[in-house]
Formats: sequence, C-alpha cells, structure tokens
Amino acid sequence: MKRKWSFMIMVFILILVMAACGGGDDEGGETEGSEGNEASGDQQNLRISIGVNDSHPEYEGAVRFKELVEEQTDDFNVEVYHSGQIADDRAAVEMLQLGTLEITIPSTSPMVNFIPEYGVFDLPFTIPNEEVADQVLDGEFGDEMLDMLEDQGLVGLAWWENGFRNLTNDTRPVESVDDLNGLNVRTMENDIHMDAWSAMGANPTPMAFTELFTAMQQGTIDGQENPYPTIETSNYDEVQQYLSGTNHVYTPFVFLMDKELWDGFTEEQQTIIEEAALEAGEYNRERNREVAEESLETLQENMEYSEISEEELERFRESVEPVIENSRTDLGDEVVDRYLEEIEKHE
Ligand code: KDG
Repeated sequence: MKRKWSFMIMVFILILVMAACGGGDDEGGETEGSEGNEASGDQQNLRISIGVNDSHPEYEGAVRFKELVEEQTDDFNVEVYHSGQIADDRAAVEMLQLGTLEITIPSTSPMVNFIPEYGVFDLPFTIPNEEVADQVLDGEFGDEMLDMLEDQGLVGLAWWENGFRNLTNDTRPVESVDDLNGLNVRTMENDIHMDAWSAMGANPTPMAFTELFTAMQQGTIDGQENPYPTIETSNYDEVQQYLSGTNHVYTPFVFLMDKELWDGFTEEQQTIIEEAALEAGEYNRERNREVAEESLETLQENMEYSEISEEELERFRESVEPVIENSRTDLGDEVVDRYLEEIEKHE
C-alpha cells in the first residue's frame, strides 16, 4: 500500500512538473496582441497548439477564435502557439488528456492513435470535393465522430480544414502510379496512409509534422504529401522539385479541448467557446480554399507541376481499393460503411 501511495505522489509531482513545462514559453504566445495581455488573476488561459506556422489558414482561424472569445467575455486569455512550439499533434492531444494544455487543432490522422475509427478520414480517393466534405462533417456522421472523443477525455467542438493532400518529391515527376515505385514518402503516423502509399508502390515513412522539413532538407525522405497551403506556407518548394496534383485524401482538422477543463465552465462560457470554434472554423475553411488556389499558382512557378489525368487517377484508385477493404479489420465495418454511405448520399 505504501508503494502505491509513493507511486501516486510521484505521478502527481510529474503532472505538476509537466503542467509547469507545458505552459510553453511565455514569450512564445505568438498571437498578435497577446504580448502584455497575460491572463489576469481570475482569467483562464486558453493556449492553442498547432503544428503549422503563422502564415497558414489554420493560424488565421485560431486568431479569429481568440478575437471572437475575447470580444464576448473577459473570462479567458487566448494564446496561439504555432509551428509546433508546444508539441506536435499527437503529443498535444496527450497533453490535453493530462490537463497540461487546453486546446489543440490537429489533423484527424494522428487521432487514430486514440480512436481507430478516425482512420475513415484517411481512406484514399473517397471524399470527391469540399462541398461533400462539409456535408459529411457538419451532419450526423460528423457529430457521431465528435461524440467518440469524450471517452478519451477530449471535447471536439468543430471541424476545420486541412484540405486535399497532394504529393511532392525531389526525385522525379510523378504522373502515373508507376512513377511512385520505390519512392520514400513521409506519411503521418497512421497505418491507413502507410498502407495506401505501399499499395501505390512507394515506401512510406511515418513522421511527425515538426520533423518533416528537416528530413526533406537532409534527403532522408524523397517526398511527402500535404495540402497546397501547407506545402507553400512551409516553403517545401525550397527542398522539393516536383509537385503532383493527386488530391488523394481530404484531411479535416478537429478543434479539441481538455474535457475536464470544459466540464468546469459555465453554460454561458461553453456557448461562447463552442460558437467561436464553429464560426472561426467557417472562416478557416473559407481562407483555406482561397489560399489553396493562390498556393497552387505560386508552387507552379517554383516547382515542376504534374496534373494527373483522369485515366491515371483511375489507376491510382484501383491500386488502393484493397486498402479500403482491409481497413474494415481495424476500423470496423459499421464506421466504414456509414462513412462511404454518407459520401454517396451527398455526391
Ligand atoms: O498541426 C498541423 C498538422 O496537424 C498538420 O499539418 C498535419 O497534415 C499534417 C501532416 O502532414 O502532418
């Protein structure tokens, strides 16, 4: 019994230490206007951790969230920490579960480490366009997926947009699935992404987003796949020569908060935060689509761009069909069928 108490005391001390460290760098509160706007005694600090930098539409959405919350109440001081300053996606979610961070807005792909069913969002060549994505995420299916977060000590408040993912590499133009043969492609830490790139003939390497630019700079990987806004705002065209318009997966961002913290808020505070997350999410989607068009134009000036013909896209799709069927083992038939039915309903 004594050992158990000493262990519990050790865990408590560890959480206190992480809470102190998890406060991030006070100077790191990279939000416009947060300098000198530290939380006063009775304010609750809400730190938002994201992996992309302050040129990305996700950061713009997070700043809009800060503005919307702080113009409605003095109860909160919101700080946005971009570029993975506090943690990468997976670690940031774990910090929410530990209570050492308040908000993070990750891609859904790393979420499979907490809720395997989130892997449906990685099923390649399924969502055909943004309109269908919005209808699937903002409807009953999206609500059901957010409800799954509660058992993980998380609250999902809104779906934001990372966007349609496209391939870059520094080895050769990729215009057909055959061109992928043997290419070392970085993927998110997600088995479905890895299975899909293996099925297309590449060699997938799972890696945190925060390590990606250095890996390309050092040549430890040949290529990666991300939406145009991320490719352009992260300056991947400095270390990658070839761009292929594969649009192979639509990745959502999901706005997450520590559930224990959320449960302690008043109904009025919860309403302000949830409505701000939803409104800022609409703004993020709008900006992401504008920036995606602008980013593609910029990237086409700096990289060798390959548009994939419909005939070749069909070969890409055929090559990953087994991946979708095999995903049922890990994800379960129900969520895969529901997801594919929802997409078909809105196509
Ligand atoms: O926090 C930003 C990341 O969630 C996002 O850019 C992840 O798409 C992503 C990737 O490739 O890791």
